[in-house]
Amino acid sequence: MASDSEALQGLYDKHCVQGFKYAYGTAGFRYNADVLDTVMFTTGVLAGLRSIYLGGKTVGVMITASHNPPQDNGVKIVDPRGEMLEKSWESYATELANSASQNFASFQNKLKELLEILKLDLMTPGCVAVARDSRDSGPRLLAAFKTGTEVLANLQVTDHGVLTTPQLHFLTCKTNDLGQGAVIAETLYFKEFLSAWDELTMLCNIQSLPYKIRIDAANGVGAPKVEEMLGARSFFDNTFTVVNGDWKNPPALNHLCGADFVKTNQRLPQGISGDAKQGPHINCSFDGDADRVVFYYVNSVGEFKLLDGDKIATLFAKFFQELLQTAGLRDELQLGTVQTAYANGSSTHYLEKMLGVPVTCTPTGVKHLHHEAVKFDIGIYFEANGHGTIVFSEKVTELVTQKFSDASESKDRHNALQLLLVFSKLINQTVGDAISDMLGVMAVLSILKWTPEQWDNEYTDLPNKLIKVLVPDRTVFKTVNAERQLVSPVGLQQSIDDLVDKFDNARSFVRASGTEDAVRVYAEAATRQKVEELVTMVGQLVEKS
Ligand code: 16G
Ligand code: ZN
Repeated sequence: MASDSEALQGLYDKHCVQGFKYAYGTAGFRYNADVLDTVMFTTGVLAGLRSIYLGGKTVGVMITASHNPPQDNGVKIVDPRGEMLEKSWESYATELANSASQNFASFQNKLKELLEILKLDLMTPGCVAVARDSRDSGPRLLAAFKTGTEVLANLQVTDHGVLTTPQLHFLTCKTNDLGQGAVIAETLYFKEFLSAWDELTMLCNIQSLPYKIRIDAANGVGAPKVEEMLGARSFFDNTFTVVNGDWKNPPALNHLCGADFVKTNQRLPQGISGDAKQGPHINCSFDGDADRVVFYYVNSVGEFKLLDGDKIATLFAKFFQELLQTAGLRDELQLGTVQTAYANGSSTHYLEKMLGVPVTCTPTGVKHLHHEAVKFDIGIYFEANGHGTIVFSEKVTELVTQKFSDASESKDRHNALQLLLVFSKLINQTVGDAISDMLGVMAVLSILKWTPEQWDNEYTDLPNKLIKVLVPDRTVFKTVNAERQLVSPVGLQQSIDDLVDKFDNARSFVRASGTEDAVRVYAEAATRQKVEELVTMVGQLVEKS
C-alpha cells in the first residue's frame, strides 16, 4: 500500500470528488461520465484487492457503458475465469466507492477495514487487466483507475487499450489459463476464434456463406474489431459490410443504431435499408461494447422481421439437439436453455413443447443466466435483447474424445462429435459476444442451409411491448419467482393477474430496472392492439400503486 497516509492522500486527491452515492448494479457502476472519477479510482483499488485475495490471479476490468448514450460510462470487474464479479464483492465495491465519495478519512478507514475483514497479505503480488470501449471519457477514467491501482504496491497492470467487453473477458480467462510468461494480446482472441471458424468450414465443407451479412456496429468498438478479424480471412471477402462503423466519432455511439435501438424500436437502424435489390442477405446489430447481437431481415412484403436473443437461443437449441442425436450423446449429455421473464412466450413454448428442451427462468442480468446455464452440459442462455452465449461442461469434451476413439462409429457420428468440439471453440464461453455469436449463427445457418425466413418460421412471436414507468421510489417494487411476480407493493400483483385474465394468451410482469431509475412493464397478448391495451392498463396500475 502507498507507504504512508500522506502518499495515499496524494493519490486520492488526484481524482476523488465528494458527494455522489454509487451502487454496483446489474452490470457494474454505470452513470454519466462526469461523476465517475471517484469510483474509477476505488475500482482500481478494489480490483487489486480482489486479485490479491485470489492469490494473484488476474482480475479484469472493463470501462464501458454498453448501449447507454455517449455521455455515460461505467466500469465492471471480471473474475479470473472471465465471469462476473462474485456477489459478495459487489458490496465491497459499493462501500469503498461511497467512502471515497465522503472524504479521505472515511476512504482510508474503509480500506483498512476491508484489509482486515479479508485478511489480505499485501505482499502477494496481484495482476489486473484493463480495457475500455470507444467513449471519449475513457482515457480520463482509465487514468483515475490506474491511480487507484497505485495504492497497492505489488500490482501489475496490463492495459489492453480499446477492446470489446467480451474480448476483455476472454483475455482475462486466457491469462489465468496460460499463466505467467504467456503473451496475452488481442491477437490471441482473433487467432482462437478464426482457427475454430477454419476448422468448422473445413469439416462441413462450407466454401462461402449462403448470403451476405451487413453488420451494424453501433458506431462502437465492435466495428474495428470485426473488420480486423473477418478481414484476415479471404473466406469473408465480399461477404460482410460494416455499417455504423464510425467508432472514432464518440457522439455517434448507439445513436439511431445498435442492438438496443433495433430491439426496442423494432425497426431498421440508420444506414440499413430494406431495399430488395441488394441480393440475398441478413443483417445484424451489435451494441456499443459488442457483447450483444440481434439479427433481422426485411421480408418479401417489406416488413421488418427481428431475430432476437430468443430466436438465437431456439436456433442453437434445435441445432445442438440434432447434433447430440447424430453424435449418439442425446442421453448422456444434458442440453438446456436459460431465459428471463422477457423471453417471448412463443419461444419458451417452442423450446419446451416442440423441441422438448428444458428451460430455466432467472432474474435479468447475465450473471444470473450464466450461473444456471453451467448446470447443463450444453447450456444455452440468451436474454431477449441479444445478450448470451453457450457453455459446455468438461463432460462434453471427455465423452466426445472417448467416443471419437471408437473406430466402429459411423462417419456421420464422427463428424457430429468433431462439430460439437469445434462449436465449443467458436463460441466465447466466458460471456455473450456479438462477434463470436454472429459466427456461431452464420455457421448453423450455413450447415442447415437455412434462409433468415426459414429460421424465423420455426415459431411466431406473440405481440409484446415493454414500457417504462417513472415512480417516486422504484425500490418498493420487489419481485419473486425470477421477477415474474411482485410481492410489494402488496396487492398489485393480484390486480395485474385479474387484468391479464381478461385477455387471451396474455402475460404481464413488472420489475424495477437495475440500470435506470424506473419501473419496467412487459406485456404480451394475442394481438398488437390487445398488447397495447394491456401494457397501458398495467402501467396505470403501477402509477396508481
Ligand atoms: C444490464 C445487463 C443486461 C440486462 C440489462 C437490464 C449484464 C452484463 N448486462 O445491462 O444483461 O438485460 O442490464 O437492464 O448483465 P434493466 O435492469 O435496466 O432492465
Ligand atoms: Zn453491452
